[in-house]
Amino acid sequence: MTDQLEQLLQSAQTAVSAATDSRVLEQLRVDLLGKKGSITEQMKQLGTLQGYERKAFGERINKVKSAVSDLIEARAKTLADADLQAKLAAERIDVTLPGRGDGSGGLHPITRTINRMRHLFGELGFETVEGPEIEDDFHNFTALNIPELHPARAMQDTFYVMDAARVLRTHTSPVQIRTMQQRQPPIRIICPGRVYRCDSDRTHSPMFHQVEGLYVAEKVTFADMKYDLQMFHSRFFEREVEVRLRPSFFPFTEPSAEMDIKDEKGRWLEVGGCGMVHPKVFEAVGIDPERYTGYAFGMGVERLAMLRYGVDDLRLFFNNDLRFLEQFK
Ligand code: 2NM
Repeated sequence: MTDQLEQLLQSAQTAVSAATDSRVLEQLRVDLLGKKGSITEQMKQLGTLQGYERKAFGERINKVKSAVSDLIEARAKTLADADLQAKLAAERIDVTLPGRGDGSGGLHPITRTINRMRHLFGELGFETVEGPEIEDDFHNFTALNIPELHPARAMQDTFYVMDAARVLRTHTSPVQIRTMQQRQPPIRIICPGRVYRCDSDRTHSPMFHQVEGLYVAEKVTFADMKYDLQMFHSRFFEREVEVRLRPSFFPFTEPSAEMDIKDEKGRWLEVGGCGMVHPKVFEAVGIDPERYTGYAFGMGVERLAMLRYGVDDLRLFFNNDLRFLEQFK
């Protein structure tokens, strides 16, 4: 019986040191020490022995058992160490490699232009206000669907309103309407943001950016409007800029005007529209039209960005070609 144990120990030693992965080792542990393992089977024989034999065999088998268990544990540790070393070698980091550079990003030229407008209008006393891009039809159309202002426009808007109760905004004036509903004058705000049109070709993008401005207070005049627009453009282009206002029509203003600026070659370029806020608009938002007057304007951000950066194709702003964008870092 002792010989059998001796053999068992020897074959266990051989098998354990031959085990090269932890799954094989675990199977060995089960085969040797598990419920039906060969050593456990031997222990069951204890019951058939008596007296001295029983004691001697008991001591012997316990020694074998703990020897085998130590062997397995030691082997498990060796295998785990080897695994760790292999992992460390595979994931080794070469700290002497040169860096990849900081890879810093930059702001999109449209974002930069809007930030510049916020800053410059801020210096003229305007606060920036932003609102939802998806508007309810009340703020997009109905609130200012005042037939006296423009019957044709009222008709046209009705079609949109019938189509959808919520619409992507086509201008940022809904934000100005919301602001006028919430506050009393003096109000001096600009509203930058994305606007949407069903229009897409070489010079029209279905999404573009607009900044609308609004100044409501006592005794605000058309002359204030022209002066402020002239100040803004002069600061924006860092030169004395001439502004020309041509009679025009916009739904919420009377009188209304197209806004042109003179470029360095003496040509007039259209940059937006403006006008004195119609008293009916003030009535609709709860501002006393007897006491207050105001001007409003709207300009296209892409247009200003193109002029400032000398970009000749609108689409460059939307293609996200890094060769273009990286020039603005
Ligand atoms: C323009 C041109 C003229 C305008 C009017 C208003 C409001 F809400 F106060 F009535 N906001 N913006 C306006 C007026 C916008 O964009 C070319």
